[in-house]
Amino acid sequence: MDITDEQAGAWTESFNSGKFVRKTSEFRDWISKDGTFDVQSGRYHLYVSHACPWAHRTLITRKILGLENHITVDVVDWRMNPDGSWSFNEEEEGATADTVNGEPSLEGIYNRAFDGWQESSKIGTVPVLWDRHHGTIVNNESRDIIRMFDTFSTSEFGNGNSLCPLELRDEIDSMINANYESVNNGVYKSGFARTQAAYDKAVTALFTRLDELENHLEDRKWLVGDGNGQLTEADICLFATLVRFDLVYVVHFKCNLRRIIDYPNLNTFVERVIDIPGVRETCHWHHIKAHYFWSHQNINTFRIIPLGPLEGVHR
Ligand SMILES: N[C@@H](CCC(=O)N[C@@H](CS)C(=O)NCC(=O)O)C(=O)O
Repeated sequence: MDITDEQAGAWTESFNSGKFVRKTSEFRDWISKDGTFDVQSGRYHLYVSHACPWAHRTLITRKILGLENHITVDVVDWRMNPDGSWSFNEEEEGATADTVNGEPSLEGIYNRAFDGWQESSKIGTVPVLWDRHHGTIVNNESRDIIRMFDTFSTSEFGNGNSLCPLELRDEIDSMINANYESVNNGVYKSGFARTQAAYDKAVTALFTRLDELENHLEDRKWLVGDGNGQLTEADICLFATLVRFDLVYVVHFKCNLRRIIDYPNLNTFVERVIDIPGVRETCHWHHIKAHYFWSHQNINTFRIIPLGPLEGVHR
């Protein structure tokens, strides 16, 4: 069974030459003080999937910055539809209804925000940051969303902490960029490759970068900053991928040169992040595992969900 172009279209602009190419985000508006999208409590709403590493970044950041009373959240079902779209299902543990717009699926949200959405071949991704005031999507790019959350926290909302202090911004951006294609997107490029060459290239780049990160973390706790470093967005972005690695990517996406548990420093890093108060409760192991193995029938025909692994942070 092969993925149809209709199925592939949601995730990619093309699978040309056997390579997975992630589509670009459609909404890149910005929340700023006194802008069209002003910094206000109770105005913005997150639509997420607990399975998705990109959405997970936004949930962790919301938690660490103390934004739970200021930014509301709804969660889609872990089952992705065959066309790559997401539905709400309040019957499912850990998922919710769409409490803001009452839509049965995320497509309804994109439809409200984007003229001609239905006629386009696009399928909406998570995370989505929705503006109740203008009734539209502000942004659907995780990196932008977490950076905007910093503005909430350093304004009068949240706990005042910052995951992106100005003096570290360039270093944070370089680190996030360096990990994006190789690691965060690299696991998908490995798993969705349609040629041996594309797979080999993706897996080699992925593990080359993991080896570098293992060395980088030899004498420091966090990816960026002087001395031991300090917790920043860069750590959150890497963590959301690493915490899924042994549970899903090693088997499902064939990222099996090593496991994270085989890398002492990366493994300690994952444990360090998950032990930050509030982070563990953002990790929904069932949504993560069941989503990938069940939803991508093109690479797991019979939707069998593996029982393991026994070891790891996902206990
Ligand atoms: N660049 C986006 C990527 C988001 C993304 O691709 N999300 C995936 C879930 S892991 C999704 O919603 N895929 C469904 C689809 O594209 O059909 C971000 O970082 O926010």
